[in-house]
Amino acid sequence: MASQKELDYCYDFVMKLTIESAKIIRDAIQGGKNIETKAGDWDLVTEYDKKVEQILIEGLVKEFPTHKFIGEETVSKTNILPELTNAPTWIIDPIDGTTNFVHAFPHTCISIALLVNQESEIGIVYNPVLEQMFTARRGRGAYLNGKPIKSSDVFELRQSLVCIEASYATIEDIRDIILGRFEAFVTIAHGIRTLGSAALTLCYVAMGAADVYHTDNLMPWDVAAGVLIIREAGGHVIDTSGGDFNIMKPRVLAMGNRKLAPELVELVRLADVKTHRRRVNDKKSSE
Ligand code: 2AM
Ligand code: CA
Ligand code: CA
Ligand code: CA
Repeated sequence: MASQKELDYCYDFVMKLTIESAKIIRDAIQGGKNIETKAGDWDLVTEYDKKVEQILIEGLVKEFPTHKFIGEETVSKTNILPELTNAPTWIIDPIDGTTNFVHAFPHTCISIALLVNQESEIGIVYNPVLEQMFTARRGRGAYLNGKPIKSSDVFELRQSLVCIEASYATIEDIRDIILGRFEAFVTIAHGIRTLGSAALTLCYVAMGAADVYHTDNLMPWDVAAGVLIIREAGGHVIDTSGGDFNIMKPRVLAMGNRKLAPELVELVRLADVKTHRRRVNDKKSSE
């Protein structure tokens, strides 16, 4: 599999299925929800996350019975992340931005990617509340509601609007690192935004509405579609260390313009050194 004709078919099929399933999110966002927690108080899931994933996977399995699936809520049942193989694999986040969805903050979406030979071929990120449909096919550009999008050409951090995520800051070790990096970005960039949906924020970098997105601690379904959309829009995504981005262990430094990469990698590195020193000193002074 993977002729352009087959991929065209997959794309048309998944677009329809996504739009249909997203009605559930649009209809439910303002109402009451059954909220459960997973890894901690900040890690929320609702009956809608499970329902949307079930509908998406059932629909895709029926049409593509030989394909594989990696979906957030299915993985959550066993906590075992399947290995990515060369087989056509759909990576699915039924609701990205669950915390936003719970609070009726309209920044929430379905994110779906199709990978073949471990490469993203199709990326779809759809926010049914704001009716934003971001799409990309490998080698064919990125689009918002059918119109081509292009990432920004800002090449200096001091000219940038930076998005970062803060969702794990309740875990002490991670909190110090996040706050250290936050401080570093705050003191240089035009501004900081934390939007609560990794998939949509990647798309905002793709469309040039933000220049940088940084967060560690994500999962494949948070990024699989968004990363293709950024790359097809002319942007650049690397691992936070500066190395190659690994979709199965995503630590994200995403930027509209690749010239920002060295400055970003160095900023994060220096922020972490500072955080580490601070922690050592705090420990000493409390002894
Ligand atoms: P989610 O809404 O699908 O859980 C901000 O919270 C971003 O980080 C969202 O894209 C969110 O995806 C993602 N994220 C990944 N793992 C998370 C977790 N354990 N708790 C909260 N957000 C998480
Ligand atoms: Ca989640
Ligand atoms: Ca997610
Ligand atoms: Ca999710």
